Amino acid sequence: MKKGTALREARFIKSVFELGKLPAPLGKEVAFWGRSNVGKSSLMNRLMQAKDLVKVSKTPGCTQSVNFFQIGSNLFLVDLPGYGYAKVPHHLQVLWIDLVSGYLATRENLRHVFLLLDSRHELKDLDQQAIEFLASCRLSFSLVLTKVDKISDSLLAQHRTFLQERFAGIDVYYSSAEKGWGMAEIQRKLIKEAKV
Ligand SMILES: Nc1nc2c(ncn2[C@@H]2O[C@H](COP(=O)(O)OP(=O)(O)OP(=O)(O)O)[C@@H](O)[C@H]2O)c(=O)[nH]1
Ligand SMILES: [Mg+2]
Repeated sequence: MKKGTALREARFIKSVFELGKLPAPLGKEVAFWGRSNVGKSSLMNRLMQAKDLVKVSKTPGCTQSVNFFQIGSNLFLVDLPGYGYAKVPHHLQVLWIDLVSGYLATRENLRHVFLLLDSRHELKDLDQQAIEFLASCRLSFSLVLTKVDKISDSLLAQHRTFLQERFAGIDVYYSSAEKGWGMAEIQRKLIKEAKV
């Protein structure tokens, strides 16, 4: 794929609510995961240069299924339900955890996961657990500090250093889906990891 045109012309393929209904692997997949409301769907829209392809909402718990988007002939971006939103009924949280952890642990064509962290907050226990889970699955993953338009450059630098020291060897990116900041680096990483 040519630089700059790589992630255009994305199209929605499918939403899956049950592990047993995942589509057969058709190409390489790159997934986006993180706390509810952290900005997964917004970041994906930005990366795919599609304004409203992925549903975004102010209300946490918006994404309730595993959603597949195809780019070109063999790359799929996968939007996952978030974790950690207390107001989501318990039975739904359990369902989503099963769905997401099952997907992450078993998907053989999953090449990389971007784990998103809200740059306005400290690392939470659930984020730490999510990172440990990705590591235990031996998945290739990196971290993205989101919504950096809401914080100062010095706080961003502080958070990046903290994460780089804590998770040595894991790349740490930043993004503002609002302003479009950080997209080129994330796109480069995505293309490199998916080898498209
Ligand atoms: N200021 C700012 N707001 C953002 C940014 N990214 C997302 N938001 C806002 O944060 C809210 C949640 O965004 P989503 O993209 O739906 O978050 P999500 O992680 O997909 O949420 P769930 O699907 O509920 O897990 C929306 O109101 C977005 O407009 C950003 O970079 N900057
Ligand atoms: Mg979402």
